[in-house]
Amino acid sequence: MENIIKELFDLSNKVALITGATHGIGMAVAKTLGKAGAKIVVNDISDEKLTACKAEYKKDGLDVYTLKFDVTNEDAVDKGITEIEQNVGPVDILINNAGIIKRIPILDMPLSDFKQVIDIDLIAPLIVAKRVAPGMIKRRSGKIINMCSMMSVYGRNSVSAYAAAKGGLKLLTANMTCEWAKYNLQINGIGPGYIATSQTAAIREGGHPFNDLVMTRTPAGRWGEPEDVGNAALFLASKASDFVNGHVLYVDGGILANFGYVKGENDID
Ligand code: NAP
Ligand code: GCO
Repeated sequence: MENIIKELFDLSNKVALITGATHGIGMAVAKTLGKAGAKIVVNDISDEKLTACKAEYKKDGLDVYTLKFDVTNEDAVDKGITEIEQNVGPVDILINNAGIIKRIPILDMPLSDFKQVIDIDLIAPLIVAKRVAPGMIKRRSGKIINMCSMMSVYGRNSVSAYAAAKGGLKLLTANMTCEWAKYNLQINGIGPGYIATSQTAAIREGGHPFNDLVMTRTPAGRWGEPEDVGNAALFLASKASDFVNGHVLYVDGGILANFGYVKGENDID
């Protein structure tokens, strides 16, 4: 038993860069890959959060390399990746996780807000992947995981920019696959459902009615935990997924499989 697990999921000697990983899903993904042996590089845009997160990673026995750069800034990304290559090693696993959301109805959303979401959630994964992929192609090996969303396939009132970005990211993932899979890169997405992080606190806490919607629309009957996403990332970052490509793995407790149900319908005691 142990041999096949180690053979398939051991990330020793791999360098994994996770963007936006000082908390939330990014941290959970980074911790999971770190526990599988990867050397972890944590990116964020906040010096304070980068400093604070080290202690959090240390609680799990992980000494992470932290690096501040704005994922939307090509020069900053180029300098950041160069620093990683010089100080840690070439990036073997890229997790494009950094992202924002703005919940504003289309008619009320300033174009600048729409563009900011597109820049961070869609253009930035392209910027970082374009900087990292050439080295992976040269080495004929690499894993890229783009953090998509249920909103890669669903719209929802008030999240137009986010859904447009995440829908685009799903097909950008497909196009990266079309162009780079032949060089033994595996490029996939993860589509989390509703996960309990700071990004969803506003619609989950304080008796917000959206919480009820999530609880009834999610067959598993719970919010996801960041670790649920980390577990899926380990699969897509490992040898176990070497023939999985251009795929978005939804980690959503069954939401996308479910049109909906009447509360209590056919429940078993
Ligand atoms: P989060 O708590 O808001 O974390 C997002 C991270 O991205 C933060 O660390 C943030 O840094 C960082 N970031 C934002 N802009 C950046 C920039 N320009 N450069 C570098 N880092 C930047 O969100 P989350 O819930 O963990 O979500 C992580 C990813 O999963 C996002 O892509 C999100 O769209 C996606 N997702 C989340 C859910 C969910 O239900 N939570 C579901 C589906 C998909 P600061 O904190 O310093 O600003
Ligand atoms: C929202 C939520 C969602 C989740 C996630 C769902 O306002 O609907 O924030 O967008 O973050 O993307 O998959």
